[in-house]
Amino acid sequence: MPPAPSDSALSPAAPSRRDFVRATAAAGAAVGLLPWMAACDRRPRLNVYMWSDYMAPETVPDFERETGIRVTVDTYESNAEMLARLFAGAQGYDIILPTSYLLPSLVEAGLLLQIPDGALANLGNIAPMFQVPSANPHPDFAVPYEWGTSGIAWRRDKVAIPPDSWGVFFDTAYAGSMTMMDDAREVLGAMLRYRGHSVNSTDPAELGQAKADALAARANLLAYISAPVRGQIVAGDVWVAQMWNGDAAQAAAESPEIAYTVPREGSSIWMDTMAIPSNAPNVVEALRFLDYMLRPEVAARNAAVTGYGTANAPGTLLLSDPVPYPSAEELTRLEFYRDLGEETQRYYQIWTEVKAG
Ligand code: N2P
Repeated sequence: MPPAPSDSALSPAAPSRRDFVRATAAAGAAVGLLPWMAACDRRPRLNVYMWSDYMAPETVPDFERETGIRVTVDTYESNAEMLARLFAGAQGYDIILPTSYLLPSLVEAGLLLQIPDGALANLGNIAPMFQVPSANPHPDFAVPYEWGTSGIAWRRDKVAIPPDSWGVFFDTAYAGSMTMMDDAREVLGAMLRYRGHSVNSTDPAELGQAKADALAARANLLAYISAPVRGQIVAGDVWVAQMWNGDAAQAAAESPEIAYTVPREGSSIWMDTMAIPSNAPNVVEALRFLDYMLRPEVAARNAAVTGYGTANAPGTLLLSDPVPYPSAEELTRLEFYRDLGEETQRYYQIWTEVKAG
């Protein structure tokens, strides 16, 4: 087929449609009308607010190509960061990815949209074991995405004895080369487990001890930093880091010196979920995206890239190297975080004091 003649070749004298669009755009830019013009773009849209590095790079472009929906992705590094925005009345998000222990609070506050019955044709792909209350307390409002554990990543070339205890963060031999997560529940949860307590403790004495321990560890830390520590441990600037297993696996793929372990005192296991805020402007598009994310091949591709376990049963079967769900023995050391209601404030109060030092 010969190449189609361009507009200007057909009518060299008349300005083409493309020229018109270009000139209008230039004029728009000149008078600051670009945001307004973007709003007039009639293509359906979808705004996703999710954890960083938590999808395969092709996931969004493939969805856009298939559906014509334009997707914007904003990222966060902690549940607290996402919640702060949501409670501040953030408008415009269609999809968020809260860890499942937050669902009771979010639902109670009226911040989530109930997923209409039968709206997700692929929902049956979620393994039933992930629709139990510990993993998903609100299957009517949220869809399980990926699960993981919190543990310790370290560099074999810098740390002689493999750390197997949260106590490594008290070891002055590694002072200045260690990090813990920028996350109240994770840091206090680790310190609680270190003393043999639950990551969901609300006991004032246990929390007081966790605070003292967190402050002692703080003296040896380079920083409180969550997933973005990956680059620093790969570069060798950090030797020991509290990390989530998938981000540690991503780091290990870049540097074979990096290993990951769940400490002997135990730790947390969690499930991140996909949900629709009750003020989402694009609900039809959001449901379409959820159903797309629930396809086995999409779920498998995401899990292969993130290094986490997928809740998608047929998706797991497509993976050559799925993250094995913890054994019964390991599960005795792992706890799902629970929503602590009002008591959460106590954690945030302690956390503010720990960070202030
Ligand atoms: C971020 C993945 C973190 C998931 N890369 C923690 N719930």
